[in-house]
Amino acid sequence: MARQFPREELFAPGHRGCAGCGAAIVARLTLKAAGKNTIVANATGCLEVMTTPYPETAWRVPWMHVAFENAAAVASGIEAAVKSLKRKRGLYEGEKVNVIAFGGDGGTADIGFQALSGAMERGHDMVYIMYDNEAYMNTGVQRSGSTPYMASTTTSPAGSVIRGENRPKKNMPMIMAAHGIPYVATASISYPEDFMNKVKKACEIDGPAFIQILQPCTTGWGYPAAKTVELGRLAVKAGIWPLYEIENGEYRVTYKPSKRISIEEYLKTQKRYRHLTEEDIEEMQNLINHKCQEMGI
Ligand SMILES: Cc1ncc(C[n+]2csc(CCOP(=O)(O)OP(=O)(O)O)c2C)c(N)n1
Ligand code: SF4
Repeated sequence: MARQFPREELFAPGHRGCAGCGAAIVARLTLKAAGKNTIVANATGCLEVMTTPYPETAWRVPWMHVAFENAAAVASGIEAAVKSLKRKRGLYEGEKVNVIAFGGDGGTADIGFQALSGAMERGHDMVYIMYDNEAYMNTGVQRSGSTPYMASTTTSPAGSVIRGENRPKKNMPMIMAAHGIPYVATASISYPEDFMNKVKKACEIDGPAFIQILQPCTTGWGYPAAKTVELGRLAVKAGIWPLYEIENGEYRVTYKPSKRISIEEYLKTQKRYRHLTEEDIEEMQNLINHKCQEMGI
């Protein structure tokens, strides 16, 4: 990995995320893989708030804060502007400029979905990275369309009425694949080489690319800060977060755990699942087994 990717840090360490925040790891690895010739559009959310408390910034590439709902629309505009400057003014001659949009799961699967679908369907040459911490963290852990089944959030609170979130997690990679775009992938902060290879490929491909990366959140998931990377790994090993890519319609698993661990080993590490009974865990395990069989994991 050290040989393949530059040592240069384009994402500065002095941000204001919670200790152990996985979103910082997403940004750091993305920029390492994409390199300096990158322009970022960042939807409102934790990543934006923690990296740019005025007048400071953690970004060492051009970066634009955009509204909660329009990261993909702004990235489309940036891509069109770069094309136009190339054609009309001869700027960026012979250069590949990466246009990368970052949105949280709320900003992507919910409020930014329309802008994202439009950008993908129009075929803009951009990479959209959905950093998925599975709730609206910046505003106090409200559920999103990407919150997993049975997770407790402030708007899907586990108690005597409901057992946490009562709907399955929205399957964003497959929805994006249905747009017929050239590249879709899932990733994890705990498998950095796999993620960076995917970012590199997504940048090199001509046309829209979408990567959804699972990002453990100490505050919203309820676990000690030092466990972020371990949790990301447990999610992959338990099969709740499979790593794959879909390149020009071809599906390929990029990491297959040699032996899957039980879902309980993952769930028991987090407060958002502490209400689960043995029956709940069994139900969850059956769902995961079925999904893994479908996905070839
Ligand atoms: C139109 C609009 N509605 C609501 C908000 C308030 N708001 C800011 S960030 C945020 C949650 C962001 O959640 P997500 O996209 O999942 O990112 P995270 O904070 O988890 O990183 C909300 C609701 C807003 N900024 N704009
Ligand atoms: S709430 Fe979660 S996503 Fe937001 S800064 Fe803290 S750890 Fe990161």
